[in-house]
Amino acid sequence: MTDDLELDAVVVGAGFSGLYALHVLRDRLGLSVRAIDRAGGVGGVWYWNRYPGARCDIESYSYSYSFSPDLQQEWRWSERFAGQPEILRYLEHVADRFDLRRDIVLDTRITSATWDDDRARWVLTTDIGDRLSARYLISGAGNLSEAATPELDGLDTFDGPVYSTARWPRGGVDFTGKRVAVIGTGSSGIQVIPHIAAQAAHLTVFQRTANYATPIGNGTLDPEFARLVKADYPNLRRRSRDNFAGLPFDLQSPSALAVSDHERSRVYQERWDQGGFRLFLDSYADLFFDEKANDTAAEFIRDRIRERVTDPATAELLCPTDHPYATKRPPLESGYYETYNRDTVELVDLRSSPIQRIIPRGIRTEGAAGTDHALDAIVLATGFDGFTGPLLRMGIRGRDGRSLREHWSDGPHTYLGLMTHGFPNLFTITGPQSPSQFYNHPLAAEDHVDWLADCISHLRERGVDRIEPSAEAEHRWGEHTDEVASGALLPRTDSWFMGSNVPGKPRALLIYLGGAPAYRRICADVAERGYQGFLFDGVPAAEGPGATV
Ligand code: N01
Repeated sequence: MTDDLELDAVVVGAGFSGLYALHVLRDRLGLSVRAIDRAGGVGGVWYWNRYPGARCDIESYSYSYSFSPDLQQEWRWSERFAGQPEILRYLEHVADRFDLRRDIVLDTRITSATWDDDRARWVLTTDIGDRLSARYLISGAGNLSEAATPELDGLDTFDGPVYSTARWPRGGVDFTGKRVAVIGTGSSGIQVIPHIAAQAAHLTVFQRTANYATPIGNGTLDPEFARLVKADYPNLRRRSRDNFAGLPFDLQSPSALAVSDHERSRVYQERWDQGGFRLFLDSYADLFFDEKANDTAAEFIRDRIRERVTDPATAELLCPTDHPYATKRPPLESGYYETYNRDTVELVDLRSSPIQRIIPRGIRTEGAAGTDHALDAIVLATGFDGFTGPLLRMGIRGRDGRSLREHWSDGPHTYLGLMTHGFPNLFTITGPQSPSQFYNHPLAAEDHVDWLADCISHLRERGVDRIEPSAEAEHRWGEHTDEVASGALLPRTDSWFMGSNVPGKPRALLIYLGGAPAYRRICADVAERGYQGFLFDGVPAAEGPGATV
């Protein structure tokens, strides 16, 4: 990059969101664009999270771009749920196929982004000393790009290597003959644990909260199934976009409490056997709102855990009892529970034996079973500073020099999860207060990019230089987001959806729980009404109350 490069748009990130944004803005709108990513390659989350066992938890034919019929027909997934290497190959293929690489700058981090209101441009600096400006700043920085490093006393005194699942070494890690610890039993921990257990001399899993993991049901993709999918892709994508979470499911019944015990068990067992998110998203709608209904699924899962883990005391520790099912994102597993039947695997319950500190030779726990666990390596599977973390680390300052960190000091404030008052021309793809993690990511990213591209075209046709939501529209979106979530069980549980996994982070709902179809309708309505709720060059864009919700 050259000094003071002037562009129409800068896209942050070269994952699913960033690649598509670059393609649309450059090739559909004809803008001058650069995508900037701190990684050494494209792929976003799939570039970094290359730990053994990493794979998508939405079926590959669904967890993929829909924008190009040719791409859909050409690409062949080898497994039902592709592993990280295959998804990364897919994204590399997309970068090549659409000739995106020439406008992607890698190994470069944005260190500051400052709005210059006089010129109506974002001025950006990078960690390699570049300075550039752009009319539009498009964040495709993702929700899972800032690893959350736990505050563990003495971590820097440990004699062996410390790995993070979110920043796995490119060459892999050989744990043969090693005594290894994994801290964390979320989706990442549950995927990596069986793989490390199969290789290491001894594995100690440090669990703070037991999770409701259900079988992924992975396998080779049946060619006949793949052929049927490809023949029906338009319909499948339409059904997906009409579904709450962007998946082609349609068997959900309203209430788990309205059917007999026998029928409910049959449905749960069928979904369990089918794998994927069927049990979570395609059984009963009231699992998310009614504790009694939720209990039926939770107990079904606990019973399956008890069947699979030989030692009853270990099985009980692995049974979640302190939060309802699916109020943390439910992990999908392959052989996770059987891992604890190995003689070489030990489970440490951090509720009764918290970590006191990391010592040079391992981990010291306290409490009833307090002891020193001798270790050669530690793996942190401790999650992410999700949603807001990547945006707040970019040094974003909007109108009048106000920092995004200050504006969001008590949690994110956005309109539609897409834009923020006081931060003109900053678009956040799958940003906080949008359905994001509750909407099949490639489709969610495409929807946002298509919306913002239409919006930018609209602005350019009318000679408008600045767009931002009104303070009122932003306020009302926050109220609407809370109202939609008020009946749901999810906000009661501490999780990264609530920001409560990061010490000091304000506890606030970070996702929109109204579902993809309702959300898509709202975004379309806003645009159809002339971008109601937005200010164009400081003036309300459309007549009306200032917001649609
Ligand atoms: O992170 P998490 P993740 N001491 O936050 C524990 C996506 N994803 O990386 O629950 C001890 O879910 C923490 O304990 P607790 C997916 O959207 C998808 O696993 O806070 N333990 C928890 O057990 C997912 O939701 C796939 O009590 C500590 C774990 O670490 C999201 O990424 C695969 C601790 C963190 O779990 C995040 O998943 C992987 C501490 N100080 C990820 N701090 C797919 O399958 C945290 N923990 C596509």
